[in-house]
Amino acid sequence: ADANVRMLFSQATRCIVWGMQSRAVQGMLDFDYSCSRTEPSVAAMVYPFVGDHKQKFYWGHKEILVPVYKKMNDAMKKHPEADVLISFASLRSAYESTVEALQYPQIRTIAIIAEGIPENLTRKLIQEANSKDVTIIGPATVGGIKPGCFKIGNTGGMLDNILSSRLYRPGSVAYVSRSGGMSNELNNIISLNTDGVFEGIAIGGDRYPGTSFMDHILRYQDHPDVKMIVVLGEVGGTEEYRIIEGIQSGRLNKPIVAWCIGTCAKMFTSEVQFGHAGSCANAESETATAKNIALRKATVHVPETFDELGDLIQKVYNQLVSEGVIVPKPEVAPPTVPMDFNWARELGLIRKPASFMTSICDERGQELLYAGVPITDVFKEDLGIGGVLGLLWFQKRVPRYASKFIEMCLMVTADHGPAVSGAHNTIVCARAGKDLISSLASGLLTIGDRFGGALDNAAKQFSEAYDSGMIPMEFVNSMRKKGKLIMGIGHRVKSINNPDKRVVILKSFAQENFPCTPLLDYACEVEKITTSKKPNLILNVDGLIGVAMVDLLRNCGSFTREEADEYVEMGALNGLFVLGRSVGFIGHYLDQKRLKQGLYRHPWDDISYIMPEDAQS
Ligand code: Q5B
Repeated sequence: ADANVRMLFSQATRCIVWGMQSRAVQGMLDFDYSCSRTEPSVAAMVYPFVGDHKQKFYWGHKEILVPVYKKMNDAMKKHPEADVLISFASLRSAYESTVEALQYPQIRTIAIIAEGIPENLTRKLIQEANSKDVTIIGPATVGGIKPGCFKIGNTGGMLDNILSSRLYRPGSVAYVSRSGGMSNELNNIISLNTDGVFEGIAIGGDRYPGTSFMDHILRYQDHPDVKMIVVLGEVGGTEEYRIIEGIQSGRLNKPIVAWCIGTCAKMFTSEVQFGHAGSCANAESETATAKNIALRKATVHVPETFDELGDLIQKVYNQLVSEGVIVPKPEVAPPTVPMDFNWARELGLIRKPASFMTSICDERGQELLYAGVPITDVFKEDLGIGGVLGLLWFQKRVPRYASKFIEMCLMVTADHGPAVSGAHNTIVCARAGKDLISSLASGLLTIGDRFGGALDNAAKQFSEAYDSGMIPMEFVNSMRKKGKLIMGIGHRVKSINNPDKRVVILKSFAQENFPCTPLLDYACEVEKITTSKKPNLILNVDGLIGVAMVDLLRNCGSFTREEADEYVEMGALNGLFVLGRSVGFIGHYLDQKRLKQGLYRHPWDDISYIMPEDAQS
């Protein structure tokens, strides 16, 4: 290239990215790799909200670390070779960070992505940049791309787009556009109809872009490798007339193909403001139609419609090839950039066995699903905690009486005073200064066969006996013979003389609401036998819930017999006591804290110290 031509980017360009834009940086590094760059184009990132650290990125199939600095000054000092700043700063911080960047003479080009920067601030930035001969691309742009060399942020889209538009190597056509989104379309159109893009810049949609069409067109005019220029203008502003002046003065003589978007504005009866801040015609001459006519008159190649733009570009390109101005180069395949795992999976190109499976809850979509039921339906249908438990534990919408029974189980087991093992442990733990979760866990860990955790074994023992056709007496005798306690029978303080009201409430609900209660009836017969031996050998709360839940699972119509047995086998029923009693344990924890209770120490007079006799002699 001519030594006087201002080159913004080369294969050696290094930049600093302002903002934690990891996806954009990875896109830039993938582009670099596909261009066979020897070094990544991103030297460092600046992110004022986190301390200095390093971010991991892929470089081909390897991983590399890119430093992130809290202060721009550190990034500049440590990377003096970086002469481009890509600013992803928000519209609120873009001005300040650009002013700061302009203090560093090493920075020659600044791309500002933010939309909505106040125009007076942009104009100040432009003034400051011009005085320092710094090129500003933007604001309100995706940036630009120099195939084979450098890509600003998200320009050019994802890697599949880069490859399909052959942006990994330079062509002969340079373009300038206002719109960042349309620059992607241009990459595609130019690659389909010519030997590809040499460089493309989207100057941005604001009324005051940092650089104008002409700033870039003049660079393209002067660069020997640019053989033709494409301009995509739009309604609003008078930038396109500068091109006409350039042609008329003889400063521009390379073939230019141009189109101004927004010709449909004439279909509207009133003033039209398109998406960009600057895309509004303030005079007839600023309309897209007027500009297209003027450009055409000035020997610019202007199609009749946007749809014909590609054909016209191809026509001009073919002419240049036939004249020998462009000699198409042989294509060299770019190095393979490994595809991102998530992207490949989205495209259905790869599969991998999942590390774990789940079937109760899906939080990935717009709405949380409990066993497939949207959370709004859970509330609309008033499923209650019993219904939610049915969904999350058993994956079923259980009948209303079943969810009511489950809720009653949770309510009656919620607490049984401070003296029981679990509450005692919770209290001791809380008084030892531990937190809620530790105290709760300490209480829960006491739940087992003897205390609160006899539900599943009661369900198993009673149903095995019932299913095998044993009469209650045979069952009691067989258990005694085996020297085994019957789970769900017996209580420390409750007896036939001091009945457990909880059991009475649950029993009558089950008998009144369940379709049938064969196992509960069987357990009541067993209770008659055991209480005849000792009054405290009642069907206790664990036993009642255990057998009633078997009746429920087997007969409510929501479960197959296999499913019902499987849940008992899995140990699902103890979960009811665990869940219910957690309410009480948390209450005991809070109570101890509220009462400001100090460390618990068990009194000596309540401990019988029995030393081994051997040790004393
Ligand atoms: N005998 C519950 O025992 C308890 C027998 C039995 C045959 C039995 C005991 C037991 C099975 C497990 C069970 C849940 C340890 C209980 C709960 C929640 C709670 C707690 C609360 C709450 C009580 C005296 C005599 C002995 C034994 C015989 C006892 N149980 N025979 N089958 N099941 N039950 N756990 O009073 O001839 O004199 O040697 O293990 O269902 O935890 O409120 O406290 O909400 O928090 O200490 O309700 O029954 O009686 O062990 O001294 O036995 O009766 O063989 O006979 P006790 P023991 P013998 S509900």
